[in-house]
Amino acid sequence: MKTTAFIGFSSGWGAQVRETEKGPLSFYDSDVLSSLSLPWVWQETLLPIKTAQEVNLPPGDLTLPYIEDMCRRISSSIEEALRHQQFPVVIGGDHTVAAGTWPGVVHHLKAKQKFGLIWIDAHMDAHTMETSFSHAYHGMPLAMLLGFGEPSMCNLLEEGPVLNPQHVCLIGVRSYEEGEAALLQRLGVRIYFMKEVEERGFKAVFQEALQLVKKETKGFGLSIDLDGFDPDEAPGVGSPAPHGLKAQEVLPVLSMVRHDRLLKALEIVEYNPDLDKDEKTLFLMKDLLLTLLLKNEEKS
Ligand SMILES: [Mn+2]
Repeated sequence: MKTTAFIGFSSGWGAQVRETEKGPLSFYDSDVLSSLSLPWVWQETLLPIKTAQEVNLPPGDLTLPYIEDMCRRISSSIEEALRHQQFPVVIGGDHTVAAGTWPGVVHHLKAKQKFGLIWIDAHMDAHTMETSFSHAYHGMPLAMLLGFGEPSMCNLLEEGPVLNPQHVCLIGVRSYEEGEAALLQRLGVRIYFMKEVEERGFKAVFQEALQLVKKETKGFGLSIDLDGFDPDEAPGVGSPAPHGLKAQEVLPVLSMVRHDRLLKALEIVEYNPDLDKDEKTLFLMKDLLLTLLLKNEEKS
């Protein structure tokens, strides 16, 4: 029996547009949680020392202290949930949270480089400061998890890379830059570009991805950037990119992992309520949760 432990990550410090910092509170204030027929707790909402509404900083080095502090705190929060036998669900906030979520999970499971991650995203988020044009850290968390980038972030809880590239894959990618693509390709990370998803269907791709993240690992996680979906369905995101995943195709397939004990944590990130239209993005988050979380009557 697992209770879902929601953790809000109210930071947009990793992005150029910071309004995703409003995501968790907006989600919390909505009707979504009360509509879930499952045991849940709202563990906490993490807030940066200063929000982007309080202080104005350009993307890059000056934002690092805020991001590092937030990532440390989310990793502790994740470990606390796991210690209590709960299933952690992170609501973001920008995608830099991943650089704290997964070190927390991996540390708790003692699964360094033996943990799988499916990264659903329009982007690769695999830049380093050297290859990034924007210097925004939310374009870098996947590289950090693989051991490339700011040393303090790459070695947040333990020395050395958190993930092994052979256990990581991306789905839905369609907007990226050369430097990050070169890094991932050099490391041999499997990338299911949007074109391949369209050709083979989301089901075939996801089934293959599941095999990949479960092979020789102690579990796997799902990091869902809402911008992986088509902006028609998820307009309320930090960095929309056209021609994305369709919920109608994705949701039935994701239900495959609802009963999977190897699924250890979930992230749903980059929710920007200011840009949402008719609460479409909020409803997509709700549908994702209804799809992925065990209902009361299904628990055994
Ligand atoms: Mn992302």
